[in-house]
Amino acid sequence: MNLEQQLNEITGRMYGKNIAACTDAQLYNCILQLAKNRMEETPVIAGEKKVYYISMEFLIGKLLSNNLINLGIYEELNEILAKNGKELSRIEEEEPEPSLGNGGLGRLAACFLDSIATLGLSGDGIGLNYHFGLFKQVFEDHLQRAEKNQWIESNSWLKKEGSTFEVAFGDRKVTSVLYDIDVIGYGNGRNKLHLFDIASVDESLVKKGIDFDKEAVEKNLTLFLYPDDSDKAGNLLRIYQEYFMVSSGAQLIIKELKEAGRDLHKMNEYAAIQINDTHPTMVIPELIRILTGQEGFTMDEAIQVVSKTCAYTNHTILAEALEKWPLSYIEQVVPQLVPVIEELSRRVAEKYEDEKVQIIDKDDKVHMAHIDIHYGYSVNGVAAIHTDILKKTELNHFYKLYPEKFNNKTNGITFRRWLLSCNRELSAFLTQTIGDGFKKDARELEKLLTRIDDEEVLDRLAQIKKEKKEQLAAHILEKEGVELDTNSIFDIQVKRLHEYKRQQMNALYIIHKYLEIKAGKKPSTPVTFLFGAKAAPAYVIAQDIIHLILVLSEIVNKDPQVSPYMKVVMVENYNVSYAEKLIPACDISEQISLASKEASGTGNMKFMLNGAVTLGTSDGANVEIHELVGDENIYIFGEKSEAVIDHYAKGDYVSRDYYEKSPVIKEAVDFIVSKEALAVGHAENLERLYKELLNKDWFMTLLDLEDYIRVKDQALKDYENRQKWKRMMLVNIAKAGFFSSDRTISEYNRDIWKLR
Ligand code: 26Q
Repeated sequence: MNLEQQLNEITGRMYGKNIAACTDAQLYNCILQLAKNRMEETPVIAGEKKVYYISMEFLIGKLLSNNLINLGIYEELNEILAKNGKELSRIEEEEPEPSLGNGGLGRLAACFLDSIATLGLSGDGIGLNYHFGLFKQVFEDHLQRAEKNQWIESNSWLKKEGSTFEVAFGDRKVTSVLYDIDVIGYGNGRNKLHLFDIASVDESLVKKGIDFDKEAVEKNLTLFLYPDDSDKAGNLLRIYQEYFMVSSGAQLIIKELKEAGRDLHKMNEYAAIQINDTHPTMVIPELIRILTGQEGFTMDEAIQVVSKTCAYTNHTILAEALEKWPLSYIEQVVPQLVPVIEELSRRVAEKYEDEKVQIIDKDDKVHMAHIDIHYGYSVNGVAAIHTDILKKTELNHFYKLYPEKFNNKTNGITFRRWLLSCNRELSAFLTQTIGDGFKKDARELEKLLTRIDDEEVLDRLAQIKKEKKEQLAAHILEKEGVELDTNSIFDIQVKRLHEYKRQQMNALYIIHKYLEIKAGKKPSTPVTFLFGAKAAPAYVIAQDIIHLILVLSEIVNKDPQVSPYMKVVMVENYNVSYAEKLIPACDISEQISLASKEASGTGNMKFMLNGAVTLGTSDGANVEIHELVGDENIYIFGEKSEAVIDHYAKGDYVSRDYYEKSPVIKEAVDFIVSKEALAVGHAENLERLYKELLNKDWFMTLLDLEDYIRVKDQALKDYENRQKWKRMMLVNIAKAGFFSSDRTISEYNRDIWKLR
């Protein structure tokens, strides 16, 4: 049977119709079935040794288009559907988006699974099957409200695997049920994403918004991703979730090793466990507990083999994001782990006096990262500058003890999703211009550099950008009800909302620009400022920043004097699907975190690959982008990380000084509580944000504001030199190959996992 016959067979069986007679929703279900069948037929990747990537988040996004691409049937299916009067891109819209991650860390895990399979390596993901995932964001009265996101339908990518495990907590026992999502490599075999669910889960616990009974753990454990961690009940639930995942995962790993007839004493020869940030750290004591309690290991033996199996990735230097749990919380949730953690801590204390490297500190807090570093064989950061900072400052005490454990693995992104799937136009043009070798070997994109003087190539790149802007504008008109000028410059900042990422600095620039236009200084090319960001519900200042941006968008877009020259849009419920539409349409990529704070960033790579030019600080992977494209093809501004770290050490940054000495800064900051702003927004939110900026500004917004204004103005001006800009686009695309997650994963394998 050919592909068309197969699909017709499925539509006939499922709906009693042929392709042409089906609705888009019906076709989605049928193509899902077709893809699942094809995946089932793809052999599972075999290997002596397997990596388990264990993570509380896998931000996989919609899977249809990617799976069709990786199966190699996207084009053919596209044509079959077109012949039947259907559009694959519309059918893709029918798929609900699983939001099983917050942002970068979760999306990275998803890209890694794609690359592991594509490289033909044996490697599975282990995570949780959150029923509602991350909340869905709605805007009301210029404020964010959180709603649940129902993504699981009767027909989905999830397959009930059937295995169950018992997980014991201090106060109850629960059963975990395993679901699998097949992960298909690009022209290669199949691995699995294992998602554990709780057998007794009860969706009806969720009443309004995202509120639910936090005590009913056996019913709520897998309902949401990271519920509120601002109160004790929230923190305990987080520990319940983490232990549930690692205990189920550890049992699965041991089961697989036993089924393959492996000697558990040599576990490290057959398995590597990559711990994605500290969230799954309890897998270390849990494995030790199982090996000593059930498999007859001595404590020494268990510690030895587990330490040779587990490796840790650090994603942050922000103190507030490093997990430190009170021992009493762990005692309450999983008392059986306490003796193991105490033993691990005792051994460290016996060897090292330094208070900074202890596992259990003086206040009886358990430093999760310290468990990983002492009892894992590898510690990696996620970009060169980040790993340097870990070695030199944040984890320097550990680096001195274990220099051989530390290594860098600069993040990457899968080009299947972030180029082939989201920008088919660019992908087709690249294929036509440099051949399709770049699809397997991303560094081949550099071939494009030989065409830097080719007018036709440059014009086509600009033309594709325009097409993507038009597609985005149509989508935004439909979803947000705002009309965009596709001749304007699209300046985009999309990422989680956090003060260190400094969306507030971008907002201050917008105020500055607005005031300039009001004063008669009109830009020769109009600009569209686009934002997308969710804020943690308990993060008050982040909510206030969203409020400010929404207020600004109302003021600017409704002002007939200003709106022909600039528009501001914050898209609702920014997620992976929205990213896939925004990123290809971007001219200027905003990567403006306070230097030293953004471990890597991965959005920066996605934008570059799609021909946007970065406006950024010397932070995270921006530093490596800068090195690759050179000074002429990027806009870098702001204080360097050393200077920032020095400010923190000395405590000498006073935001009010910057406010008082610069009339430009003062004017922009004052606007937040101006009559105009207060007429649209809420005094409570705006005043709180204003005071925060003046009296605290922990992430030093005002430190870099003037330099930001200067360099951003320069970028907007340079855009008008079309020739120059098109060349910048070309260089950025050509140099993006380094950021393929295939490169990242082959480095993980070469240095850490050593699968073959
Ligand atoms: C911790 C404790 C309790 C509740 C929640 C958390 C928690 C949840 C999510 C802590 C951190 C996260 C997410 C972190 C994250 O996304 N980090 C990003 O990782 C990317 C991939 O390496 C980097 O590119 C980004 O720079 C980094 O911010």
